[in-house]
Amino acid sequence: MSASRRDRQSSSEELFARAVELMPGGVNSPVRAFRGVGGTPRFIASARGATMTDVEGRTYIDYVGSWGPMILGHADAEVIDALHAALGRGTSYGAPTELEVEMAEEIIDAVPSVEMVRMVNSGTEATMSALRLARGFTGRNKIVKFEGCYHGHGDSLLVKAGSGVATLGLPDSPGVTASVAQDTLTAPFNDAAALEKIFAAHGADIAAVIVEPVVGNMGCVPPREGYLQALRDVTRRHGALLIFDEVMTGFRLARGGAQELYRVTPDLTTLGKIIGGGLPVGAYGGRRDILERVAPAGPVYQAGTLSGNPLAMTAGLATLRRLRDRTVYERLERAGRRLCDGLSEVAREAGVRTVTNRVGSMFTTFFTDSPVNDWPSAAKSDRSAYGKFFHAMLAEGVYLAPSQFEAAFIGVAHADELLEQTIEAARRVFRSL
Ligand code: KE4
Repeated sequence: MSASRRDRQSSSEELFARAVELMPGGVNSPVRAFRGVGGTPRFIASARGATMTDVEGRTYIDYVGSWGPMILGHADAEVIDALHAALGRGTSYGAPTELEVEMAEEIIDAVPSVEMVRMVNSGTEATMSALRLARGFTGRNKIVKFEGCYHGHGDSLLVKAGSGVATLGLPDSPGVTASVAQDTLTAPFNDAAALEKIFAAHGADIAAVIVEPVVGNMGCVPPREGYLQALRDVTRRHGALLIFDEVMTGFRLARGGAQELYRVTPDLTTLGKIIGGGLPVGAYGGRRDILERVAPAGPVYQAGTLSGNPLAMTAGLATLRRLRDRTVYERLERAGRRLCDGLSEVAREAGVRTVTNRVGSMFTTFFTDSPVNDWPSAAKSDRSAYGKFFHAMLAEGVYLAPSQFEAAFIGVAHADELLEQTIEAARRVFRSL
């Protein structure tokens, strides 16, 4: 039913009732359906700065930020102006543009491991392509991923651990074949010894290890001291490539991402989210000798109709150029520390057991009473308690991640007063739980 045939704005409930008949689960990406917290997803009408407004006119302080891209805030004036100027020049050419040259220069200048880069249209495409490239470059078939890490929905990556850490993977979704899954080994995150065992058993067959250097997809879980260097060492010793999936952490934790922050340089890096400024984008890059194997320079095939799309490059460049100012990350660190210290304090005051993990401007409050440093410890969290917390905060006008196992994000538009409002809302909510 089009807007013209409606005499009033539909509510989220009404829109969701229509949506579930038209799209699987009523959404175009599962986490948006609120199944992790229950209830009806809020249909968003607009967003500006640190806030989003739903179709019923309720405004929320937004800590999802489109799952990471909106580090400058929604509808940033410079990004919107740049897009307006670009629109008049057309939306897609299917031919090379100067914008892609400038984007490649920006990424190569910022990200330590990247000497050459290929633009794609999503994080999933970036990781799928990076794995194919790693296999093509090494001539090996197996890859290693980690429990609790998510790298998009490529078949090789929708695989769960077999019975033991060194056993071959099992499909983690219908439609992923056993033959694909058997080439994916799954190891526990933050356990260097377990990975050594896998390499002892399969080392000569392993093309690459792919990792979220700071995990966002089991909730925020930082690497233990020295862990990333251990991954670097073991892959180098066995001739496997190390891939940092920085789709979420790239330009989020530092201009050079987690690899700058932790001073560990992978062979390949995948990017997404922030580099598109909110438009569809992904990228994979790394050592020149590896990237030169990608078609048409080399034999590893990968292509994309809208790769390097001028509008996505425009929004991405407008965003990345603002992130050259390193004081942005100092501000985000201060904001992250203030918010998360405040959330921990008001939970403690109310006697509610939580653990808040944070790196820079990405964080997760786990409803648990023991440290969270891998999937098993994250999985002990009380999902029902998180769901109650989520909805109570939503009622207070604070939009957190609708799942215990997701990261939340602070952007430069989250002014101090919004952080204080969030902490006071949490104080009221924790007292009510
Ligand atoms: P996309 O294909 O969704 O652009 O990127 C996949 C991806 C790859 N690597 C990492 C580390 C990621 O976090 C993601 C996607 N992140 C999720 C948030 N957990 C996107 C939200 C969603 O799936 O709707």
